[in-house]
Amino acid sequence: MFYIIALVHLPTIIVLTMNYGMPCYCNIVFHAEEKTTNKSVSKPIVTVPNQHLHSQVQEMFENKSSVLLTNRNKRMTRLEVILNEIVPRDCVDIQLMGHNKTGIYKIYPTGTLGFSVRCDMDTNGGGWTVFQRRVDGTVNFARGWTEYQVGFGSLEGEFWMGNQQLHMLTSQGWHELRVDMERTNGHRFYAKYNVFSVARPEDRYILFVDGFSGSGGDSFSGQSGYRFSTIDSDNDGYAGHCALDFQGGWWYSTCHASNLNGVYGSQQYGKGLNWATTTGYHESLSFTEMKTRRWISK
Ligand SMILES: [Ca+2]
Repeated sequence: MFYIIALVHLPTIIVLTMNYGMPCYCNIVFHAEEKTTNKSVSKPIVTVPNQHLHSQVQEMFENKSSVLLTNRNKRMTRLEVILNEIVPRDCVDIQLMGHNKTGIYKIYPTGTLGFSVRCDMDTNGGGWTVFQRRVDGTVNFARGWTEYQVGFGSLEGEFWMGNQQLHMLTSQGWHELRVDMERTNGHRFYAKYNVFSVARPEDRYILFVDGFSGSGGDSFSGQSGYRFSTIDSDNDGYAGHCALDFQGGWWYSTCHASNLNGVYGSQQYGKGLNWATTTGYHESLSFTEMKTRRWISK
């Protein structure tokens, strides 16, 4: 009887034996293949972690990029993002790195070792590097060539950033200019120019400005193409000495329609902080800020 049952179930016993045997057989084959693979591929263990790390970096990078890209809806190439993480060239870069608070930051324009600037992150989309500020008349602006060249004053109060810094800054691409101003009666207005640059020291920091828009009239593009003058350096387009007459460092022509580095509060003809189309030549502004911003690709 036993032999009959055994003969009847012989196929089942053979199948069960094969099924239970298969996994072990497969494992052996798998290990054998793994060992073979390790021998045939030079650095399989290194490749896998690197791919994993690469995907992690990519993910982090995409997240960072998306944050950056939403900022002012500007696009940056990946290379630009990497470079900017290391050395912000101006307040545009500072903003793209995620800093949205107006204040003092250090920037590294190309060819410089870096210097501190005031960034305006609130006005007209932010990203503005402020290079001139008058707020209370505590800083004397009737200064010589060297002081205007390297800058003076306090970034927290009144200052001139420096012609050399301004030149280095505006040499880094296409720049726009914005001037925010306020009269003693509290009336605020502004002037904006699509093109702004300051030439080399060898060219006496010639001003180039064009493309006006704004709320207080254009009192600056008339100074475009003129060299910078100070009380001790007459480079203007006039037979006399504009900087000495009007006590400021400026791109005087014959002589000016604006004098934002003039004498704070002065009502003497042409000496105050004039923006002629709004103030004429006897009213001095109570607040001025001149700032520039690099155009970046959209
Ligand atoms: Ca002259």
